Amino acid sequence: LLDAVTSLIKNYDVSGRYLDRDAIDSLKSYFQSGTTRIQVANIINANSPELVLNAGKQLFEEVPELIRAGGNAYTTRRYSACLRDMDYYLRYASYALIAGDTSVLDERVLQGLRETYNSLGVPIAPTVRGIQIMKEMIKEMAFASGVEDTSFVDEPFDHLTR
Ligand code: CYC
Repeated sequence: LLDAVTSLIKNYDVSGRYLDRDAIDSLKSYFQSGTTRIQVANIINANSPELVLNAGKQLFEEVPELIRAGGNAYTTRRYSACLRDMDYYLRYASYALIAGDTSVLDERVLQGLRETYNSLGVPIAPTVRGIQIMKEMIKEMAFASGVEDTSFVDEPFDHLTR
């Protein structure tokens, strides 16, 4: 589990270098975006149940066969498993957003996930879509609360979907 600062230091330490211009620039941009990252994480924390529920609703409207007989999210057990997964993605994305680093996603979420999904027949494309819907909703909320440049919100969500 790394953050933007420790991962940068780790890289420079490996080759025994002092922090150079590039390092300072990237640290600057991380610290300058700090309060905004916290602001967006706060928006996520305060709205997580609605975000998950509404993103799920939109996903099932876009891909209704998921919740029809034979669909992977059919039955209440699998429907809830799907929303629970969306909640995992959202919570870990909020950590990565604060850290300015995606390693927490690799370590805690993505490791072995493809194999698990494949063995349970969980379709990847709609999962990716669900994550994108949450990202779009959060960016809209952030913009509405005064965050002008919401582009940094993409990083953890795009990392998950990649
Ligand atoms: C199942 N999702 C699972 C399972 C795991 C995860 C391990 C199998 C075990 C279980 O059912 O609980 C995912 N577990 C995680 C993740 C973490 C973890 C990410 C890291 C914190 O510990 N089905 C759909 C939708 C999609 C979906 C597209 C929601 C977006 O059609 C999700 N995941 C889904 C479903 C199941 C599942 C329906 C149950 C599948 C089954 O048991 O048949």
